[in-house]
Amino acid sequence: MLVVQSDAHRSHQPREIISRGQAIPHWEVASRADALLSAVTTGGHDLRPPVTHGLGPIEAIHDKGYLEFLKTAWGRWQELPDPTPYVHPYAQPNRRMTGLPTGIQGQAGYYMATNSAPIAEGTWIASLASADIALTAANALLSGETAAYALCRPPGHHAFSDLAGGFCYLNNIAIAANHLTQRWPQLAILDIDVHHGNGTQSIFYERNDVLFVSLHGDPSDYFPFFAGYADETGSGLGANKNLNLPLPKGAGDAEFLVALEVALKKIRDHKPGALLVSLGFDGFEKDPIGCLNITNACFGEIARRVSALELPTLLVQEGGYDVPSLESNLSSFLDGFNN
Ligand code: SP5
Ligand code: ZN
Repeated sequence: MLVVQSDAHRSHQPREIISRGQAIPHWEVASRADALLSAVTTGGHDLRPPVTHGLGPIEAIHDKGYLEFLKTAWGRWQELPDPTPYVHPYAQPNRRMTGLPTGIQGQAGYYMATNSAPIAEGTWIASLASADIALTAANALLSGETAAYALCRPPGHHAFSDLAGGFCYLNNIAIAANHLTQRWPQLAILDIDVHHGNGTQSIFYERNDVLFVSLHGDPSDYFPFFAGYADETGSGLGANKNLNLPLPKGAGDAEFLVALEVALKKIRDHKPGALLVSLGFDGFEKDPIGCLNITNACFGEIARRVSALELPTLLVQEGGYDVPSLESNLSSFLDGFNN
């Protein structure tokens, strides 16, 4: 399979996130990409660097003010008295206050949905490279490849048009999907990361060209908490073009594969010209922040069933935090996809 990857992600390495009021070591670490790359190398896949696409395809998805914030936030934060190494939100807008402030402290709250997407000095550069990886892999499909894997870091599916959150800054899969609509007017996104792809859902919620289907842990007591429920089905033109399949905490392979069949039927009925997969390995049984019990073998089975759709397919890396198992889980998926 064609794989796009780069080292630019190394400039994004915030050390901590704030979880329940406490700084804890970040889960989304650079060694994740090294482990994933090992699977690509041992599998003998065809590696390619990303091509720079500029801001055009990114501005087609993200708000201009938000992009300006991402680009300048770290430098502005350093001008505060006693600056800290990473931009973290402090006060955030809510149901009763929604104004857009001009200062960096207020803007950090305005443009960051969670306490788990800190901005480091190199976050902007790394995020641009991650989007370029997805776009370059998408272009491979346009040139006739049947499948491509975008080894994106940082991940993207929790990023909204104007919000960072949940380790994500730019929504790589949404940027790539929108880019591919030039060629395929009907597309589908299948999100199998253990967390609901709230950013991606929001971006396409009122569109009827891009179907969004997500399998994830039930958000009633799990991140991202405020979206991912079964009654979110799309609105306006996008009515019935969004499908959420929340799974109970602790669900294993059998339950996941039953839900996957429902997802695949919805995708076939949409008749997409191509498929994009938000590929997370955090549903793995040993994942430190997961809530499901998916086994290594099941990732291969998921891949076999997805590839049986026989659609041009773009795989976009999202989460997965049990670093020692990432190589074998990606190998299982890529092997399953090619068989
Ligand atoms: C792309 C992706 O997978 N993002 C995941 C975002 C999850 N953010 C929640 C982090 C909270 C961590 N606290 C967990 C403590 C477990 N012992
Ligand atoms: Zn996740």
